[in-house]
Amino acid sequence: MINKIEELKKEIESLKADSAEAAEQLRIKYLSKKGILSQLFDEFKTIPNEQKREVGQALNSLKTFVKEKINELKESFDNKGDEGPDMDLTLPGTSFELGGRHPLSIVRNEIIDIFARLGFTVSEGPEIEDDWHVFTALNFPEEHPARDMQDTFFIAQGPDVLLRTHTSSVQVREMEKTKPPIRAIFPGRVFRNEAISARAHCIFHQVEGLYIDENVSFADLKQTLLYFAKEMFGQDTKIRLRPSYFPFTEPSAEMDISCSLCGGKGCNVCKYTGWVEILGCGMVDPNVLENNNIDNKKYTGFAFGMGIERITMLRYQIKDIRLFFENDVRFLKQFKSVD
Ligand code: 2NM
Repeated sequence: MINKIEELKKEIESLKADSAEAAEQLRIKYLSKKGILSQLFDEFKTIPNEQKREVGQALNSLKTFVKEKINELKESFDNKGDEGPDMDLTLPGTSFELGGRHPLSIVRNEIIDIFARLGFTVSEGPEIEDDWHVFTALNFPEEHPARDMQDTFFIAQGPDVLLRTHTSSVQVREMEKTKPPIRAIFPGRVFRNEAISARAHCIFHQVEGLYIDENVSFADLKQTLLYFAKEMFGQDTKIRLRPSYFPFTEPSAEMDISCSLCGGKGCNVCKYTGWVEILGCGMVDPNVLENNNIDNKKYTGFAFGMGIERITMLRYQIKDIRLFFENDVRFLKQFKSVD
């Protein structure tokens, strides 16, 4: 029996299989209940007792040897999977959600696009400013209420360090560094010391505009803003200008558009007047030009300013300004522009 075991060992040593299936057939041949090893163990019961120790050991080591050999053959086929991962590459991928732009950014970009078509460039400047750029250069008198702590955030560094209350300060910087003609808009974040409510916030965003050249007239202002209103709120939009007052413009006006929601019939957005205010504007006060070393005999200009929050609330019928700053994804998800 020892001889038989020796021969089997040689036979097994040279076993080959060309597939996993063939390796499985070999396992059945040698290791199954009715396999060759099983038969040998049956035979083992019949041999004389004095041989049992030697033959038993040989038989057990043969069994281990066969198991190892067959496992080795099987594993060689498992690794044949190396040509590609064990998955179906034709399945559709797992999609992930793309973020969208903030509604204020969407509308700001639209405003920039509209004025770009009229030849306006874009300028930005610092949020932390000094008194000259925010007030004095813009013809705000010394005692103007906007200069009060009640309205403006001053920074602890000193009385001449403050957060800009409008982006007009950037227009002053533009006038300092470029000679007319100037035709630019100024988007940015501004700060006012105001109580927060559904309609007002202490931080909000503006786009202001400035056009200075020879012979710039109020008619130019009106036509520019009409174009803007139609592009922003639809071609049926009408505008109306009401006299107003700003320190930096003379004459000054506030502009209403026909209510984009009810088309002028009257609803709660326009408070049943058919009109909603969207911006302030006017002809740049000659004092402002003079403060910025622009010849006010040769040049005239118009300027305007609007709150991006207000325009966005009208465009998307958003009822509470605070929603813009809470960053609740359920709100933000509704605006999906990714340009
Ligand atoms: C507004 C309304 C009216 C304005 C004026 C100027 C400058 F620099 F030319 F004097 N910048 N912005 C202006 C005029 C802003 O916002 C409601």
